[in-house]
Amino acid sequence: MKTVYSEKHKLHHAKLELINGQMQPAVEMPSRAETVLDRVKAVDLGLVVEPTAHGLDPVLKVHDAGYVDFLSKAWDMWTAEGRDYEALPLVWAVRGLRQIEPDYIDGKLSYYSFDAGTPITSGTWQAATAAADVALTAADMVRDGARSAFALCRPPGHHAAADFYGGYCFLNNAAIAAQSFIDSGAARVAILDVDYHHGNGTQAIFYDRPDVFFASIHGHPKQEYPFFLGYEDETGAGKGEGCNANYPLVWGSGFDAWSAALDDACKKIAAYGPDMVVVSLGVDTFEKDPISQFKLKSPDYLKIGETIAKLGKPTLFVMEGGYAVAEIGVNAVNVLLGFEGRS
Ligand code: Q9C
Ligand code: ZN
Repeated sequence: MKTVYSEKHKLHHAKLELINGQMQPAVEMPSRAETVLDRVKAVDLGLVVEPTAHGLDPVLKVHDAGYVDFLSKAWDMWTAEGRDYEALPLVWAVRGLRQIEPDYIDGKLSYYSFDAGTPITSGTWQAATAAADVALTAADMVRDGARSAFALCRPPGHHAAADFYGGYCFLNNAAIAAQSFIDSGAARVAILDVDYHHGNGTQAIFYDRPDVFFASIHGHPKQEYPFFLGYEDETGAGKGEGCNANYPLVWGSGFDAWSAALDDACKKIAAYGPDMVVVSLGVDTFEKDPISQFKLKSPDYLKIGETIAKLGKPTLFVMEGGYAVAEIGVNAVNVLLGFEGRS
């Protein structure tokens, strides 16, 4: 399969992130994508191509205009106040507070985010829009008849909702790609989110819609980030009732529990009968991931790819998380090799 990749991801490079109560070296770093690219080339997965520019229209089908405008200006507004380091919010409009967009940049960062772990840097907007173009270009390949394509996106996307960022995510690449399938004539799209963290942004974007099915296997919200979404009883709303499936698993879960959840998710997706499948491909389920608590091993990722292939649908893989940089290439590409029957 072909891989779509843009060097522009390197423009988003936070030195530090707020993690475990301290500013520490950021785990969401450029070498993640470079390691995956190296592995794509080492196994000869297929051609690596640059994205084509798709403009903001497909982004605005998923994200609110005010939010997109804010993201495009946030770094300039932040540095205009005399600051030349990462921008972070510090306060949120929780229970009882008003949802009114402030004028001052610090208030805007708060209004448009849900955590303080997602730094905005000088090149964040350029990198995030390039990642959306990567996803859209790979989606075009699948729409035009490819059996599969790999969008090597960075920064990741699945925590970003219509109008807020967080979890290292700014634009929801997988959601933008899924929406582009719908807008070019697909009746139904399924998104399978295998990242360790719940894809709260993707779920929220499609929660009341019957044309996009969302399934996610992730750390249990009682224990794990993003904490406030991802329970099993979230099954969709209104016309989207029955089109959302969550598989929260407790810390320490290994491939037995995880693959049972995958089998059930695939059964539901097969019954839904999508025209295409979008896989939010995070490999932070790995046993040695520095911020996660599942126990998957490198060969397990081959099996994940094999199982997804059995759905028999045109499939778009969109890179999400995975922070064990030394093994992220082997693990992510193992899913793609398993999918292609090259196990
Ligand atoms: N104690 C993705 O994988 N917080 N985002 C980690 C660890 C944020 C992960 C805290 C994790 C976000 C795309
Ligand atoms: Zn993750």
